[in-house]
Amino acid sequence: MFQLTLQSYPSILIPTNSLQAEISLQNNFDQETQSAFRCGYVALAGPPNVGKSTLLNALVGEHLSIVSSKAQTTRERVSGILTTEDYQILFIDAPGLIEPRYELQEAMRWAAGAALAEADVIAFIVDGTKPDTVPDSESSDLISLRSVPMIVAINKRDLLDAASEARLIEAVEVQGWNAIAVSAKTGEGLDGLLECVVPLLPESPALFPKDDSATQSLRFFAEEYVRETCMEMYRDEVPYSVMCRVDEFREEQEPVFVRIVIYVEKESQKGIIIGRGGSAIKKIGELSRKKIENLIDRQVYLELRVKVLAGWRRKRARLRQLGFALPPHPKAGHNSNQGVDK
Ligand SMILES: Nc1nc2c(ncn2[C@@H]2O[C@H](COP(=O)(O)OP(=O)(O)OP(=O)(O)O)[C@@H](O)[C@H]2O)c(=O)[nH]1
Ligand SMILES: [Mg+2]
Repeated sequence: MFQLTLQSYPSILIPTNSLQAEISLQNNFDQETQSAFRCGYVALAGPPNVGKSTLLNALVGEHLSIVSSKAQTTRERVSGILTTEDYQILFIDAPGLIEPRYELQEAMRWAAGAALAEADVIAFIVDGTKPDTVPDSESSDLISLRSVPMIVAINKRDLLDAASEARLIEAVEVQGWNAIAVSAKTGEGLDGLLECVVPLLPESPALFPKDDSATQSLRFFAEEYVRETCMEMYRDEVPYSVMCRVDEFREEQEPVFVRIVIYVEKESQKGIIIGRGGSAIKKIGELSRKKIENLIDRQVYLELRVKVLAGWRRKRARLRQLGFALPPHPKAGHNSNQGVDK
């Protein structure tokens, strides 16, 4: 349940729904078991659409990171915290590792690289149904990170037969990494993944209060839920052209008032989002409002507006205006006028 006022705290605190325990923030040594408390950052890295966000949500037990069947759903990093008596893990879900073709993808790649650079442990996630997502030791994303311990999690185990699973585990292990098969969808293998990751974390006291499961603001989640609904409802270019930002948020009133602007790139997309007689935007509003209400356990009045921010995905100034961090020196060479739909 959601418990803080947005004005007084920069981040929300959602109590974790499992494995809670008292932790001394000063003392990271358990006298009885003689084992030290461990705490650190685990980056959930990997190609797009392999299930990184689904895995973050399953590990933390909250719908923090939006999920869709389309690749490149996650655009900004999302953190989730898991605290037990013995450890605290800050999982970082980042955009998929892609070769950027235009400015938004530069920002996404930058966010993915930053998550890797901060990690104490990398959990590299692959899609078990797509053997080409298994990394090799020459993968350019990983070469500079050889000093960071890495586990490869073969996700979507629920879709694999035993022989394919064994083949994939072997393909990873010959590269010198430990592999574990998991299903973010059913929860199979997640305890095993944690057992592999925890010993690799540094000994450290907890960095966050034990009841926190998120570090981002409620505004961020509200924006993302509206975008997730658009990702679910639309096909082709439209979902990729959508960006959502909170315009007004008043939580001191009942119901909580939230106004979100849905930015699109073209007038034609604005028409699609609104729909005939406003039918589409009404549906987006209803579905998104329920998700926000579930998170904060309060009634919400959600107002949506649609605005055109022409070609925002390919314009650095527009991306900055929307709050994206961009690398200082964009890679020369990608043609930002090329028609790409994701
Ligand atoms: N069957 C099955 N489907 C899964 C599993 N994990 C994720 N999926 C599905 O895979 C698709 C992609 O999941 P996401 O969690 O959005 O993947 P992602 O790696 O975060 O994707 P990007 O943010 O686009 O990089 C969704 O349709 C999920 O429901 C799993 O363990 N089993
Ligand atoms: Mg994702």
